[in-house]
Amino acid sequence: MEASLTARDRVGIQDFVLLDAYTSESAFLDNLRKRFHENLIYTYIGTLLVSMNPYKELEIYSKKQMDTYMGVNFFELPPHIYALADNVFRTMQSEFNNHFILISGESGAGKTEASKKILQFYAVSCPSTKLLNNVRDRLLLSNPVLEAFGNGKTLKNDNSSRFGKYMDIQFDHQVEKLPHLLSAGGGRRGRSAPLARPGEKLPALQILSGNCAKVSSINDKSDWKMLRKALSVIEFSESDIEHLFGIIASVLHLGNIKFGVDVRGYASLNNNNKEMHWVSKLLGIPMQVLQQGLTHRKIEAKADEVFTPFSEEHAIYARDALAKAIYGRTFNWLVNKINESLVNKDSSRKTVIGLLDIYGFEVFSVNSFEQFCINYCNEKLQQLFIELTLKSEQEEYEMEGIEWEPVPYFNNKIICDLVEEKHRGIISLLDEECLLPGEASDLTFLEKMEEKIGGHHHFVTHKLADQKTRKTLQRGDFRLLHYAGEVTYCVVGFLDKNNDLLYQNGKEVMRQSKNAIIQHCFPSTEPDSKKRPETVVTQFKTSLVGLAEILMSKQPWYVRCIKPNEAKQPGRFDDVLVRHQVKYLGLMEHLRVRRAGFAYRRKYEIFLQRYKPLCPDTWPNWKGTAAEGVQRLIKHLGYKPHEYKLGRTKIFIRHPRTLFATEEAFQVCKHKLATRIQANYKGY
Ligand code: AOV
Ligand code: MG
Repeated sequence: MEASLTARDRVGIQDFVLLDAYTSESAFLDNLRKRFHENLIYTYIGTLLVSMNPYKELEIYSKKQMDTYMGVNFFELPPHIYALADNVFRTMQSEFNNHFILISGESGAGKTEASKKILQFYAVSCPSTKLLNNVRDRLLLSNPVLEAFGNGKTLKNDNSSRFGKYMDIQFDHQVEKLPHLLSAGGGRRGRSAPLARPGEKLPALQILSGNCAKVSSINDKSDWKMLRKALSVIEFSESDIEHLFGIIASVLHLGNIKFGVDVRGYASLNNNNKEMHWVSKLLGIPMQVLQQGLTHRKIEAKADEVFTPFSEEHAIYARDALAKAIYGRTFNWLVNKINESLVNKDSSRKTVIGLLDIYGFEVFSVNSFEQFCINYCNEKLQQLFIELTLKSEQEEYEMEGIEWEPVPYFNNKIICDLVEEKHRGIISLLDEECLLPGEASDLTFLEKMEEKIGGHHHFVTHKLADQKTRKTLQRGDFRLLHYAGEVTYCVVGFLDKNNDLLYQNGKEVMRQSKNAIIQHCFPSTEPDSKKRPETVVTQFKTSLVGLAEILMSKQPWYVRCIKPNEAKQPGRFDDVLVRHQVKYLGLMEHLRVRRAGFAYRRKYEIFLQRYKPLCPDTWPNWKGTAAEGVQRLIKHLGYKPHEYKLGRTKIFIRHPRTLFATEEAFQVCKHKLATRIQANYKGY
């Protein structure tokens, strides 16, 4: 007894639900800290997994570990990401429905690592036939490819995802247990584009301008090898690969092109500009065409085409817009290509486990349009979490007539509305400003926000602030009080980034390229931009709404990732930082609901149908109502009054252990029944 107490003191508690002082934030933190220092990075709140980033390699992801967790009941082994993956898989198998795993946490908290561990677990747990090995390799190798082109170094994370990734892993039920395929960037037809970060500065350009071509934690040489291997396994042809690298190189050179100013004050490009030569050669576009495209804008006046020269500032803008368009469209091409290589066209009965790994909430010293989009995305997912766990769960108790002491929580819907509400949300105001010809500017956008949403509690600007706050704001700033903390955005560049205008002749120049991928990305049949394309932020919002719809139709599971310190160092547990995350992730509230609530609920009909063989009163036929049948059944099984509650249409079971025990009894019974039926059949 004493020995186990000491162990418990040392390693903490595996499931916060069992914590005595479960309402105390300090007790919660103590438990996390204790476990963190013992390298126990995983802890449960019921079936939710809390994951601390260890910032060092732990020996817990071997094949042996995977085998240990395969097919074992969730709570029987120490918490692990594999246990969660296995539990999701087995629930999907027994209930034959679709699931998704939402991985959240701020930038650098370990989301992408967690998603890779889950993917590896599924890939390894499937039987190895030749075909499957091939699919499995492609599945795993799609990650390094996407990361090579879609990740970049930031202050928060050396390997930060600059795109959101949603994959559906399909499981084929005819062959029982086997993960099949993945589709990155959206499981539905027509939604294949990834949630690429809008208006993002290119990773490639950032490398040049940010002076961090070399990142100490990343091994370029081995990553490069891996990338080459991955590309060939995913069946990229040699010419695809050559064209792809040609594009990346050309974007880098493009970013380096400097303009001169001619005698009239317009942007000029020297014919012997070295960078231009490279771009021209790599993309197979004649020098003159490229030169004209980068320094002039085409204006169509009636039947005539007129080229007007750019100012230097405009030329730089056009150059960057072109580089972004090339990189962005090539990335989309890459995602589509990976999807094609992985998507299973066979339409036999399948269920899926969706895996969502997005870019985490981030705050820098200067935040722009990109941070605004990223943080809005996180806000939406937090809203989804609240809707699915805190809100609907409590509403269900009420609906079912279960006695319940409501747990208060902060609902961030108010911030989502502030951003996305029709006509008066920030996105609407930004789009409106972008559509105004002439006078609109970043500053008029700011003024419009001040006028329309100035009174909102989660919004403040220099002009609106009280004296104390004003000192912390510049004139061109606006500050949002996000669920995860305050972020001050600098309004400069919002309009341009949202418009992301690629000048018409930029596209025309690209159409002359001899590079096959570029030809594909800039097709000559593309409708010319007579009609205004949707703004960047609106496209982003639409794809988020679509994603939320996909997720809402599935059964949710959660991994909440926590960052232990800002220094990216092992063994350091920064109390203030962790406490802040525990707070905004809503973990205390989640624990309260879980603790007071019920881990499982089943409609009476379903529960009875499955478990009725366990009770002679209900087997083989039960004549009464399902609710009465369930009462007989659980009486026979010896459920104690505190273990369950009976609602209007469902039975609520407090702890998973109770259900596991019943399920185990059912498996034994099923086996006996099967033997008996077989015996009868053989005439014994
Ligand atoms: P993120 O996905 O949450 O950030 P990552 O998953 O890229 O964060 O994790 C950041 C870094 O932390 C990784 O590169 C690893 O060095 C380390 N790390 C995370 N999880 C583990 C683990 N389980 N074991 C060992 N090291 C780990 V962002 O993509 O920035 O939101 O946009
Ligand atoms: Mg990531």
